[in-house]
Amino acid sequence: MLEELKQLKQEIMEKCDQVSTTKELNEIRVEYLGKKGPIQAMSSKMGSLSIEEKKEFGRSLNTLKTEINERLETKKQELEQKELEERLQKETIDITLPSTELTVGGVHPITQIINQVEELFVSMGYDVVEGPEVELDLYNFELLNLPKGHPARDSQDSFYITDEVLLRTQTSPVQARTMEANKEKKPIRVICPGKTYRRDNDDATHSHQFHQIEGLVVDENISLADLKGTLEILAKTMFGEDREIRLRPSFFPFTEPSLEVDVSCFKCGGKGCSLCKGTGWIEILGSGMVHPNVLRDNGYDPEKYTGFAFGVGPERIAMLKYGITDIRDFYTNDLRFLNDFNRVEGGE
Ligand code: 2U9
Repeated sequence: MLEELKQLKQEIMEKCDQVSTTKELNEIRVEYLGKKGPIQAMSSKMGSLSIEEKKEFGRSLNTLKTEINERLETKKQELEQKELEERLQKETIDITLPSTELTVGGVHPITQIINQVEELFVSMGYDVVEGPEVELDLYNFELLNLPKGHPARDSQDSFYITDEVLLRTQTSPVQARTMEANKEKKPIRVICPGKTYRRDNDDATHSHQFHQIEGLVVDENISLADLKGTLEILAKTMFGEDREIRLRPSFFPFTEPSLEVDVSCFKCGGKGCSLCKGTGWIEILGSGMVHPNVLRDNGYDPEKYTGFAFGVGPERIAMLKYGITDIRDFYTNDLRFLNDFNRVEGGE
C-alpha cells in the first residue's frame, strides 16, 4: 500500500508539471482528491490493516494529501500569474493611437441667427413666443387688418388647407394670439420666431418655406423713437457696432406708419459697392407702428395704447452676412455648406 502511495505521488506531481491552465489543474484536484478519487479509495482500504499499520499508513496518506495540496496551490499561483500576464498583453491599449473621428452635429446658420436675435431681445426684457404653423385665416389675416378679399390672401400666395385654415404666411398671428390671450391687457414685449410658408416657386431668392422673426411692443406712450432705437440696436448686433440705420416710408396693412429699415453697408462702410448696389445702404427689415385697427381688433384701446412691430427674415440676414447667393442652400442639408457655420476654433 505504501508503494502505491509513492507511485500515486509520482503520477500527480508529473501531471502538475504538465498542465498549462488553471482549468486543467482544477481537474487534477477533482480527479485525485475528490470523493471518487484514488486517495479516498485508499482510505477506505485501511479497514483491513492492523492498528500499527493503520497508524503508519494514515500518517503517510495525510502527508501525501498535504504535499499534493501544496503542489496544487503553488502551481495555481504560477498559472494565475501567467494567465494575468497573457491577458494584460492581449488587452493592452495603445493610447497614443489617433482616436476614431467623432463627427458631431452643429447649429444650423438660420438657428444661429434666430438664437442671436432672441438673446438680444430677451436681454431687453422681451418674451419669446411661438405659435402654430397651421393657422386660422382669422389670426393670419383678419386680425391683422387684412379683411377677406384682400389681395394678400389670394391662394396663389398662400397654402390654404381649407377656406379657414392655411400654412401661416408670417409669424404675426402669434402676436395677435398673444394680444388676444392677454386678458388684463398688460404691456406686451414679444419676439416671435418660426417657420413661415408662401406659395412660391423656389429659386435662388424665393423659397416656399422660410423663417421669420417678428417683434411686437404694446404699451402706453410707445413712439416711433422707441422703434428706431430698438431697431438700431438690432442692426448693430447683427451687422456690427459701426452700422447706422435709415427708415424709409413703406406700406404694410398691419402698421401705420410703415417703415422699411436699411443698414449702412457693412462691406464698404457706406461708400457704395456691389453688395449695396452702389447705394451704401442695404434693406434688412420691415416695421411700423401697430395699426389702430389691429390694436382694437385684438382687444387693446388705441386711444390708450400704442405699439410698434417689425419683421425680419433670418435667411436674408444670413445671406447678407455670409454672402450666400442661393436660399435653397439652407434646406438641402449639404454638410459641405452647413459645416462652414460650425468651424471649431483651431479645429480640423
Ligand atoms: C401684429 C402687428 C403688427 C409685423 C411686421 C413687417 C413689418 C415686415 C417682413 C419682413 C421680411 C416679413 O420676413 S419678411 O418677409 N415683415 O416687413 N412685419 S411690420 O407687424 C405686426 C405683426 C403683428 C399684431
